[in-house]
Amino acid sequence: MVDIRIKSVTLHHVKVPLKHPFNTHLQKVKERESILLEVTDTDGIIGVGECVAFASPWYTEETVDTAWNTLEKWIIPSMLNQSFSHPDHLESALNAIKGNHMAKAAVNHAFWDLYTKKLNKPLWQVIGGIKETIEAGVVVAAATDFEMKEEIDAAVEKGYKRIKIKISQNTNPKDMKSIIAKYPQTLFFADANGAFTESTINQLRAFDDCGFALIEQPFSEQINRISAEAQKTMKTPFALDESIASYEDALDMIERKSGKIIVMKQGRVGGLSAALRIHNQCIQAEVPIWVGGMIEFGVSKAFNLAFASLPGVTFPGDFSSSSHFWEDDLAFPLIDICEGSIRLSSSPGVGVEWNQSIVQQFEVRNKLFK
Ligand code: OSB
Ligand code: MG
Repeated sequence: MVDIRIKSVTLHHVKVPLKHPFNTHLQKVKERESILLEVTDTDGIIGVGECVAFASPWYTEETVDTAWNTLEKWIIPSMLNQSFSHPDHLESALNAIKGNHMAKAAVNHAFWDLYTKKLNKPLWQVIGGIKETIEAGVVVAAATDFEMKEEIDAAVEKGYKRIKIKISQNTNPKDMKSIIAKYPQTLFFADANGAFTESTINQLRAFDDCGFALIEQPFSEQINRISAEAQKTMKTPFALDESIASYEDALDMIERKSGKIIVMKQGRVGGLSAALRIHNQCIQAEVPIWVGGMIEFGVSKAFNLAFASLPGVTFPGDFSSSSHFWEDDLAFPLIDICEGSIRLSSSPGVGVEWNQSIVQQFEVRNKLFK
C-alpha cells in the first residue's frame, strides 16, 4: 500500500498559438491557453496534469481564470500536506467543492501519474487497459468547404483511420455524402457541437444517409429530451459529448436513449477516477465509448490514450499526432502515428513529462504552492 503525502503544487499558465485555426460554429480557436500542473510528494516524485478549460466559456462554463482561482483558493489548500493512498481518496477529499470538473481533473490526473510512478507501473496497465496500440483519428475543423476537402484528403494520405468533421446548420449534407463515398475505407464521424434545435430537427435528419458512423452532440446539453426524440427517428447513432458531465448524466443518456454512445473527456467529468466509474457502467449497459479531444498538449493526450486502452472503448478517438496542432508540443515524448496507430508508453506513470524549456517560452504566469 502506498501513502502519498503532497508537498507542493506548481501551476503554469501558458498561451500557445495553434498551427491552423480550429473552427466550430461556436468558436474559432487560434491559440490555446491552458494550466499545466506538477504535484510533488515528500519523496520528491512528480506527477503531471493539464487543465483543459479554455480561455473563454464557449465549450463549458469553466475557463482558465476560473480554474486557476479554484485551484489556488480551494483545491490546492485541500491537498497540500495531506496524505492519500489512492487517487479516488483525493477525489473524495474534494467533494466539498462543487463543480469545477476541469480544475479537479487536472489534480486527479497528476495524482494518478504520481501514484502509478510509485507502483512503478504504466498507468494504462494499472487501470485495466488491454490494448497496447490505439487507433488514431483526426478532427477537420476548417473555415471553408475547399479547405475541408483538402484537409480530408491530407488526413487520408497520413493514414488516419477515422476522420471527424465539424458540422452545423450551414453544412450541406450532399457534400458530406460525396466526400464519405470517396473514401470507403475511412470511418467518418460528424460533430455538431449542439448546432441543431427543436425547430431544425429536419435539417439534422438530412445527415442520416450520408454514411456517418455517428453524429456527436447534435443538440445542446440543455435539450437531451429533444435528442431522445430525434434519436428514435434516425438510424445514425448519436454520441454525446457536452451532455455527459457526470456519472449521473451517463445513466440519464442510457435510460432516456438520448444517445447510444458516450464521448469520454476526462476533464469534463472531473478526472480519471470519475471516467473509470462511467466506463464500468457502460460495460454493464453495453454502451460503447470513444475518447474525445480538447486541443490538448501531450500530458492530457497521454491520459486520453491510457483510457482508450480500456475494453469498453470501441471506436477510434480524437488522437492526432503532436504535430497536428503544435509546432512544438509542451510535453515529451511526442505522439507519433505509425500505420494509423499510436503505441502506448511502457514507462511507469502516464509516460510523459512537461518539456520545461518549451513551457517557459509560452508561460504567462506561474505559481508554487507549498
Ligand atoms: O467538441 O469535441 C469537441 C476540441 C475542443 C473543444 C471541443 C471539441 C474539440 C474537438 C477535438 O473536436 C479536437 C482534438 O482532436 O483535440
Ligand atoms: Mg464534440
